[in-house]
Amino acid sequence: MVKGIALLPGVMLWREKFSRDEQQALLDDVMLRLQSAPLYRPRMPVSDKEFSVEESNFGALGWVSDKTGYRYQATHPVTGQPWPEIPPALMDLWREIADAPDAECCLVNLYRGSARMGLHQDKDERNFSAPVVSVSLGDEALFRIGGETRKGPTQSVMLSSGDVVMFGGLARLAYHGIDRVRPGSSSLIPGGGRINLTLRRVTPSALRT
Ligand code: MD3
Ligand code: FE
Repeated sequence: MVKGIALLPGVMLWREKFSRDEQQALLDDVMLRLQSAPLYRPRMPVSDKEFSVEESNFGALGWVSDKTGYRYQATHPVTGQPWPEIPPALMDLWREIADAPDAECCLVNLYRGSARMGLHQDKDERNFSAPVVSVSLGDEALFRIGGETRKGPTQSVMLSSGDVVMFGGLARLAYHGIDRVRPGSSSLIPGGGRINLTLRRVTPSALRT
């Protein structure tokens, strides 16, 4: 088995885990699935402000945000339809590197222009023993990760198309975000931008409750 490098305790990085041809095939699969689950701009709880990223999901459960809060749900908030299945190439990746029951959610984030994601924790899952696996496609992005509190030191790493990062153990509840994307740094995505695909186990075990 190919091992990544340990960036920090609990953080494993595989540079260009997906070759250019594999990135293209994965992007084509993602774009096809987005036709039935279109990208939309979620809104923040309370403030009701729009995210700068556009989102959609694949899998049994999708992460959504609106004025009433963050949650996982089985249907697309705009179409009301169940989310498309997780692309097989991503399920294969999860089974190769994540020592956990199958992923239930693939969150799709599209960054265009000045879109970014502020420092936050991922705490809406009911299973923190499973890792989170992230795949980057398209333009390079400056990713930042800190500790389990908002203050304190952070480290930054540039993520490029085809890179895979897995966050588990001590890093699972770390604050993290995307400071900026470098427009024009990749030709993969028509019209430019960056797509991040985040795989998560949401429920505690194979017995979904
Ligand atoms: C570290 N997305 O959707 S992926 C998110 O690139 C999110 O779109 C970013 O943060 C993106 O929630 C970063 C990397 C990532 C994802 C989940 C994590 C890092 C994480 C959970 C815990 C610790
Ligand atoms: Fe996150």
